[in-house]
Parts: sequence; C-alpha cells; structure tokens
Amino acid sequence: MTETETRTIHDDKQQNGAAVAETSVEDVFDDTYKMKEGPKPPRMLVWRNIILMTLLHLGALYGLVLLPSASVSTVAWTAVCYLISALGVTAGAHRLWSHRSYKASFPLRVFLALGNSMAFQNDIYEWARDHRVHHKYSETDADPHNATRGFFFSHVGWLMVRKHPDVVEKGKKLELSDLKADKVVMFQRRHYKLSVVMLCFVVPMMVPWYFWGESLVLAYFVPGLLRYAVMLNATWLVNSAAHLYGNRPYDKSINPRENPFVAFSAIGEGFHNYHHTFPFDYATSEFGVKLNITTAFIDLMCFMGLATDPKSVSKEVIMARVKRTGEGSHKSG
Ligand code: ST9
Ligand code: ZN
Ligand code: ZN
Repeated sequence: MTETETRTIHDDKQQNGAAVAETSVEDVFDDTYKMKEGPKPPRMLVWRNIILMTLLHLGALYGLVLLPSASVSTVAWTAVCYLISALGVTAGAHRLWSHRSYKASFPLRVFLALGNSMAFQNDIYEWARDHRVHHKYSETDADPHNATRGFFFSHVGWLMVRKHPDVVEKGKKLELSDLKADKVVMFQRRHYKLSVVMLCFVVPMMVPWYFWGESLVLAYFVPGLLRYAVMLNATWLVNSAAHLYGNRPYDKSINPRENPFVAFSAIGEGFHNYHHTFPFDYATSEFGVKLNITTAFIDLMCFMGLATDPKSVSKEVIMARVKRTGEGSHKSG
C-alpha cells in the first residue's frame, strides 16, 4: 500500500466519524522476509489428525446418506448451526479478531465466541495468530497453509503435519496484545475443549432430539458431523481454491483470487484478491452484501448498535489500485 492510499483510508475513517487510530494489526504483506536457502525440513506427519480427519469425513458421508430421512425441522436446524458457526469464524475470528476491521460490543463478542466454538477451528487466539502470519508472509515457508505447496496442502494437508519452523519463528514476533487483552478471547481459550464438546457436538445433537423427537443418531450425524465437515471444507476452500482459481482485478502480483463459488459457500469470504489487497476492509469486498451474508450481518449489528467503526476503502483508492496493479479483469458490480 502506498502512503497516499494509507492516508486516504485514514481520511475516510475520519469523515465517517470513526475515531480510530490507523490499524496496528500485522496483516499487511512483509516483502522483506526471505525464505532460508538449502533443503527444507522433513515433513512430519501427525497421524492422530490424519485418522480423526478421515473418521470425520466418513461420518459426514454417513450423515449425507441419512439426510433424506431428516425432518424439515432438523434440516432447518442444520442450516442455523451452519450459519452461527460460520459467523463465529467470518464475522468473529476473521474480520473482528484477526483484522480488527470493526469494533464489537461485549454481547456481540460473546455470541461470536460461542459461534466460534461451534465451528471448532482452533480457538480464536490461535486462529487469529495463524491468520495474521498467513497475511504477513503469504505463500512463503512462514505461511501456515502456503498455497505454493499445492491444493491439498493448503486445503487440509497443513493440519496433518508439523508446522514449518518459520511459521512459529515469525508468529512469535507478531503483535498480539489486542487478543491477549480481550477477556472474551482469553476465556474461550481457557475453556476451549469443553466449549467445543458442548457447542459443536452436544447442542446440535440434543436440540432436534429434545424439541421435535429426531433420532439421536441422525441428530449426531447431520447437524453435528455433516454440518461441521461441510463448514470446514467451505473454510479451507478460501485457503486452497481462492488462492489458485479466479481473477486478480486488484493485484496481479499476488496469488489470492476472486472466487464467487467460495464467496457463496464461505458466506462472503471468497473475494480473496480484494481481501489480501485491503485486509482491513470489514466487507472483504467492494460489492457490499453481494454473496456476502457476513457483511449483511455486520451491517445489521451496526444498525442495532452492537458494532461500530466498520472500516472501508473509498472507491477512488480502489480504482487507483486497480489501475496500478490489477490484471485488467475488474468489473464494476
Ligand atoms: C481448522 C483451522 O480447520 C482452519 C483455519 C482456516 C483459516 C482460513 C483463513 C481464510 C480466510 C477466512 C475465511 C473464513 C471462512 C469461513 C467460512 C465458514 C463457512 N505463531 O500448532 P502447534 C507455537 S482447525 C506463533 O501444535 P505443531 C506455539 O508456541 C480444525 N507461535 O504446532 C504453539 O503452542 P500454543 C480442527 C506458534 O506441533 C506451539 O508452537 N483442528 C504458531 O507444528 C505448538 O503449536 C485440527 O485439525 C504461530 N502461528 O502442530 C488440528 N503456531 O498454541 C489443528 C504454533 O500453545 N492443529 N506456534 O501457543 C494441530 O493439530 C497442530 O496445530 C498441527 C501443527 C498438527 C497442525
Ligand atoms: Zn489467503
Ligand atoms: Zn484475512
């Protein structure tokens, strides 16, 4: 980002009445990092994760077989669980805690932390630490899901091996004091395992059984395992597909791309060339709520007074960037 762009964004915020200092979040690409020369460290498989991921996906397949026999209420409940857990990642761990792209009140942070435990994608602190290091050292050894290592590694393979030492080395130097100071984040980290058991598995299973008499087996496999596995894969597609397939209207020098299918399944997180170019924009896109339920949700929270100070980028700054570094595929809507 040029100095003029930074200043324009800052001016925009002041015009919008947002009394926030320029973000200190370390989510901007650091081109001074150079990967170490010589042979790469050996790949160390983590068999526990490989086995658990395989079992989860087999369970999800069985959930798919059971799906036609689920009641309408159970299908609707599965969608509700998908939405709440997805928001805990998109509006919570990602746009709020990783990028600080808006401010959230205490009740909203509690809701997002509960949704985040329902999503079972590591606690908010760990998720945001890995995500900041992903933006700062994108597509290098210090990126936890470095997409230059291929689709499978960036999708799920990175969760089945020990991290590259540079991820840990660079991650330890990140500024994370904002996360440590957030009581909701640290409370969720302290009670993470119990919160996951309750919110990712027990609650999704017990509600259909208790309230409308669904069988416990179906309620475990459909709103539980199937919903969890689909949501995980929708998230992972941002790291894999949206780093490999799609247009690059904002910056052709980086891998992340605009991918409408990923945007749809990840409730607004597939506009990835825009997002890596302007990581502090609360909408992660210049097109507002289009294919972007998360932006609609944050707008609603702002309307209700539960969120404030959404940061966005002016059209002039976007268009200047499109002209300067885009590949010529920019569309106006
Ligand atoms: C999951 C995460 O699925 C998904 C994240 C996706 C991110 C997507 C981003 C895209 C944009 C947003 C889009 C959202 C869309 C949502 C759509 C919703 C529909 N910095 O990790 P360990 C240190 S999780 C600094 O064990 P190993 C640290 O001291 C799924 N330090 O490393 C740490 O200790 P602690 C369920 C770091 O041994 C220690 O090292 N979970 C950093 O190499 C050890 O850390 C799983 O599958 C860092 N970045 O093991 C298992 N990293 O944490 C998850 C580490 O106590 N993971 N340190 O401070 C694991 O089992 C392991 O992490 C491992 C690596 C085996 C992968
Ligand atoms: Zn990315
Ligand atoms: Zn991000």
